[in-house]
Amino acid sequence: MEENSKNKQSSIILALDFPFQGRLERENLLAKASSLLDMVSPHVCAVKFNHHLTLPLGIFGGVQSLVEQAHRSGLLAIMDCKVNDIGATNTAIAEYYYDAGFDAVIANPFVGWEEGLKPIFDVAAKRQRGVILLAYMSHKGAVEGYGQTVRDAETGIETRQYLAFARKAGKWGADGVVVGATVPEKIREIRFVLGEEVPIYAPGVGAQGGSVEAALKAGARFLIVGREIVHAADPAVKAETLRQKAELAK
Ligand code: BMP
Repeated sequence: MEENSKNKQSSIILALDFPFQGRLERENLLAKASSLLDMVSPHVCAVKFNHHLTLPLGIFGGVQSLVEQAHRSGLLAIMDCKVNDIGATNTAIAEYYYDAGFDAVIANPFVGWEEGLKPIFDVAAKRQRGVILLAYMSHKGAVEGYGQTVRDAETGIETRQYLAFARKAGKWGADGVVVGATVPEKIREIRFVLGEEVPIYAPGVGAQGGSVEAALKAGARFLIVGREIVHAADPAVKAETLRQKAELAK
């Protein structure tokens, strides 16, 4: 990611998300996604996929060709599947996405390490791919889970759930953590706990009210942007504007 970001001079990750499409519109979805990716590629360093495309297109039927297109354009491809199950199931999920060419998957730390996340990290190590963990999500309800005060199972010390996740992400060797751009104060706290080694990926800029400057100043390394670019009158111009804003704010 660092190398790509340097080459592209961009810290922006495109979230290639389209709203629900009816049966007729779905026929054009792959072409639409491919064309948008083509337009925006010069301005971003990676592309993040979500269920918006894997559900209607399938991984090997359609999304894999977009991943290949992203790679040809010099972008990395992240699968935002928020893996969240027992180890055997997580292994199958990660294997399928890595097999389709994804460079990293996003996983949910609430499942814990043994028989939860560890199997995903094992697959990633075997295939030389990445695992990014959620630490504090961008929506309001995140406070009910990530924001809870908990007693750490190992140390018995009271802490905030998101700080415990940040510490564990460092210990487990995660390739990044996701923290909402909407909560720059949480980005700042998590950056302090994590140090400079583990990059923070911040979604929530634009459509969810987060700001480029606030997220980067608080310590985010990459900004994930979907609707602000995808629904813009000119997605390439919007992506370039965000790219420049981020370069100035860094
Ligand atoms: P948008 O810029 O349109 O709000 O899209 C943000 C993207 O990041 C969506 O794919 C969403 O599912 C994802 N995301 C998020 O918004 N907040 C989080 O905390 C974690 C996410 O993965």
